[in-house]
Amino acid sequence: MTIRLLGRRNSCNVQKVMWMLDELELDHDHVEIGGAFGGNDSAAFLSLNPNGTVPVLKDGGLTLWESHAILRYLAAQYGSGRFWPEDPVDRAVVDQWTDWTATTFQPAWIALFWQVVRTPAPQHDAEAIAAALHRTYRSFEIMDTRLASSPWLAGDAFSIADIAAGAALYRWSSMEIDRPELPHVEAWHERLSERRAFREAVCRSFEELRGRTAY
Ligand SMILES: N[C@@H](CCC(=O)N[C@@H](CS)C(=O)NCC(=O)O)C(=O)O
Repeated sequence: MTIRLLGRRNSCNVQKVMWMLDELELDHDHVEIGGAFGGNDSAAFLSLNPNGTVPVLKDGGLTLWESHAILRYLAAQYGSGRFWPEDPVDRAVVDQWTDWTATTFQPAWIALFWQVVRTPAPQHDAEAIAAALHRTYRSFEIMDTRLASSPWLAGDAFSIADIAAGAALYRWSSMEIDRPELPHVEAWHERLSERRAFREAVCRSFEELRGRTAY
């Protein structure tokens, strides 16, 4: 049974799953849904994900939404201990950083992305941009401090925590903003850039999203 990923390739949450599927070298179908493609408000799609959001993963009898739940599932089912360790202590640290991205880092950087890229330029609000940048920078400082003492967010091994947070890096580094120096984040970005799966999934133009607030 083929794995099927539903979701537009220019969604950062879909990109996390694309990246993971590629790391695991898993054969799969990919169906573009959401954004300019639409289809995510259809009854058929809502029966898969009542939130009407992407990504959704189908694998055999399983239908799964929430990008980080999908990362955990793929690692558990196909990773043989890679990317989401079986040891409870190591796993807890991966989960800590993955959940921190969901609750703290991603809301901050997505708010910045909306202010700078999704909001049409004539409606840009300098104060809102500065506030979003400040909040995002605070998260990057936390990562920079962490990455000063370990190559990957959860320690010595690359994990789903790096995928969850690393999905932001292309947009962060190419948005039209003043970026503070973050030497350890930059070194981590370079390490991630050595991974083909990161380059293929994440380093993609987001021009189609510029000035679009409809989705
Ligand atoms: N917490 C969810 C968020 C899902 C989400 O908000 N997806 C956005 C794209 S990043 C979406 O479906 N937007 C509507 C659309 O693309 O039409 C996850 O991590 O999967």
